[in-house]
Amino acid sequence: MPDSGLSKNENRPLSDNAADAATIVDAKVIVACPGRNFVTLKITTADGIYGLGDATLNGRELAPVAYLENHVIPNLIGKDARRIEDIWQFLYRGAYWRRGPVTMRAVAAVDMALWDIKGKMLGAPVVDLLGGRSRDSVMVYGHANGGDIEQTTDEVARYIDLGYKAVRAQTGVPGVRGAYGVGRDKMYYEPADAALPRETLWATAPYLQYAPKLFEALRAKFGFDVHLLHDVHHRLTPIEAGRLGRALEPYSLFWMEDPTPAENQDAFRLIREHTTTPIAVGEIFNSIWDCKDLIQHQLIDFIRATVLGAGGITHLKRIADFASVWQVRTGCHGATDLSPVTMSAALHFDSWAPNFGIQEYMRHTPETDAVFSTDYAFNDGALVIGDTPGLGVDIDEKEAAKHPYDPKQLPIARLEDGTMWNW
Ligand code: KDG
Ligand code: MG
Repeated sequence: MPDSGLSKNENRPLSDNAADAATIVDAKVIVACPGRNFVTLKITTADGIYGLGDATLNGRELAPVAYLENHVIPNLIGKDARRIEDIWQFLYRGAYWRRGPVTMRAVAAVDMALWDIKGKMLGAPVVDLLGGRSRDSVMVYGHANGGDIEQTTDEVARYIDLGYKAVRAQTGVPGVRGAYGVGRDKMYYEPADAALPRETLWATAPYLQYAPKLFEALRAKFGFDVHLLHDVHHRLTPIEAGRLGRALEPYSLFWMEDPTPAENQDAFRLIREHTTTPIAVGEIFNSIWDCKDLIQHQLIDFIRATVLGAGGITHLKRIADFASVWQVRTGCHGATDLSPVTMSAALHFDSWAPNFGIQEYMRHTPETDAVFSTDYAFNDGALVIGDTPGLGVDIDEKEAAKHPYDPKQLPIARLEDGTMWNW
């Protein structure tokens, strides 16, 4: 072959140069507590492009940190950051031990960071890599909560005044100390609030009497134009959930969330037999295997799996596509323990997903916003992402360093006789 006259390096195929540039040369975990704990993964390539991922596991943050630092990062160094799917499969199949909240958060963090890098490499927002926007903005719901029906009604009014088209309503229940969802701070509800778990009380009977009265009062005051949602937070048995769903039917809820624990997917058949109130499940799911039966047997209406919980954008896209066959829509978890990195990734995903339903949105505190800069904005009850390449999120590491890890756990719930219950 005649000598081209190019130096050895210049003569190499373009893809080899690109592969060199895309080689992962560094990955590190940043743990910070700007108002609450967040675990952030930062992956850097040879040409200096970096991407961010979120691995926060509320109340158990150091488990994904150890998994990432000891078992994932050593495997990433030297890999081609462009091979998102292969790295996903490597981390999922290659570990032999599959699924679970710790493993899948680590996989999710890597996946988010790689999509972020790819977007930056190509100069495109991640939504464009997914197939482009299916909508200009994504409807979100906020959290209204109060100690009783009157206080919750005032809170719903406040959210409507802020422009929200959808509001989750939770109320304290007489005789139930610490009923789920009643926070101390109105705008920044944060349940992980003590180094050792705070004990709350649970009593199903008064809750089942009281909860429908909340929605009766809300519909009487606000009519039916606003979407109302409610989170049962895994507290009921299937037949109790069926009864609640039926009692709520006149108030036309957008959804009733987590009516019963979902380890047993078959349990939802019983609920379905008794009510047409739409059901949303999945904030604690880690993979398609946790929701496959619920979806294909049409036992739920909204899948709440997230980018953070369910293995990143790569796997959530797979879940959403599967769900679309059964007309199940998405409703991604978006509590404050999902960092601005996850929220950014979720909004790119939501803006694309053809079967998008709604996005949960709990605002982060000003301390959190000082650590993470984002490219999304709230307007008229919806969030809009901009066109910044990648996920459009960044971390100020100096600011993060001012907020060291502060151990905080989620509360637990007990029945009146002391029996442990589902929080
Ligand atoms: O970390 C736990 C919270 O994310 C969870 O309790 C919030 O149920 C929740 C919700 O629907 O946002
Ligand atoms: Mg929930």
